[in-house]
Amino acid sequence: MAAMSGAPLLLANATLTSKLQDDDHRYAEPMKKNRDYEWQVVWRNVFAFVYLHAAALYGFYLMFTGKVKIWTILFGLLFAIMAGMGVTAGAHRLWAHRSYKARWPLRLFLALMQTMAFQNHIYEWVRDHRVHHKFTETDADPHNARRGFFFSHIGWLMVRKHKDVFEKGATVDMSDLEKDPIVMFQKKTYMVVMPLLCFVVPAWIPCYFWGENAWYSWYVASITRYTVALHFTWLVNSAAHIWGNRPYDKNIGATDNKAVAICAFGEGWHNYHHVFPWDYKAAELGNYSTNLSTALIDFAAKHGLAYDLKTVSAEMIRQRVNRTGDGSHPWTKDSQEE
Ligand code: ST9
Ligand code: ZN
Ligand code: ZN
Repeated sequence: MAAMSGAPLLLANATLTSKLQDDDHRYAEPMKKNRDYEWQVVWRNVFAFVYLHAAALYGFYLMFTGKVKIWTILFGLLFAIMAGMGVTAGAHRLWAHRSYKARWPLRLFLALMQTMAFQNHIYEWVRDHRVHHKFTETDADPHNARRGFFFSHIGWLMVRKHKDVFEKGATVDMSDLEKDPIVMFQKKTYMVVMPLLCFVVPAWIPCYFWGENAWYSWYVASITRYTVALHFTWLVNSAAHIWGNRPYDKNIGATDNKAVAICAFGEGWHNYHHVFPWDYKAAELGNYSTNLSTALIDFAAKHGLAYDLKTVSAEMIRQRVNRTGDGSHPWTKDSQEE
């Protein structure tokens, strides 16, 4: 009897086990995916960003209470613009995309300004950016915008990278940068020169030249200036992959976002840039007020320091707008009216 009553129990157990296995199987894929997205938090970076943001808020408080000299604030602004240009005209348009060529004095100047920005050395910045363009909005994209605003904005700098970033990223050719002695020298000396140029020098200049209080100088010219510039940069990866028009290709995540373009010196025309990444303007129009980086490259070209500026013909843009645009480009409306 016991044996007889055991059989259905065993059967029931077997059915339950197989059901669980089925369930396991059914959920295996999403569970695997979830494991892929597990955040292996890098606490050193989390603490650094918490300090930066708390200190930047304190820097704003100092500015708004009028304790800081106006020259220190203006200097912080100028320093941020220069450092930003090192990223946009240098790391981005010159080294990542080769959208123009630059003689060595300009390359040296851009490398110095890019070091002032502390957004990693040029080689690492370019490698992540080329991987972003090649594998946009996939697991191999270091700041994959499909993982949400927070991840693409700042979160990606606080966790270990997805394994696809290493595996697929290894297919990106970096040999051109390996041949550039300025880039390789910057890479070798970065951990010494970067803290000096990004933090020590901007804190020291206001104290030495117009007698600013060292405490105020550190918080305003170094920390607040750096933190705000980081956010303006990160908006290109987050906001300009979420909000805005897609005049050139409605099938991709990148958007044209004027506010981001102003904050990031012309890098917010991101739908255009993903479609035509070789254009030195990173935008259809070279309007300087929303594209300060183009002004710098044009100025350098006028003085023979930049050359071979690549751009895109109006005809090629028109064809692309008509074929894949979302209809927000003025030309689309023109052609509909015709
Ligand atoms: C920052 C960068 O903020 C911002 C970039 C923004 C880009 C925007 C673009 C838009 C245009 C420009 C707009 C500018 C506007 C300017 C306006 C200014 C007003 N491919 O990374 P590791 C391999 S930085 C191939 O340590 P973990 C490689 O072998 C902020 N391979 O991975 C590497 O070894 P090595 C300050 C790759 O351990 C190894 O993996 N900086 C790739 O997962 C390990 O790499 C920070 O906060 C790849 N893409 O760590 C530092 N990547 O390098 C943050 C890696 O020796 N970073 N490999 O060859 C970290 O601490 C770490 O990278 C981590 C990941 C924790 C995030
Ligand atoms: Zn780019
Ligand atoms: Zn992008």
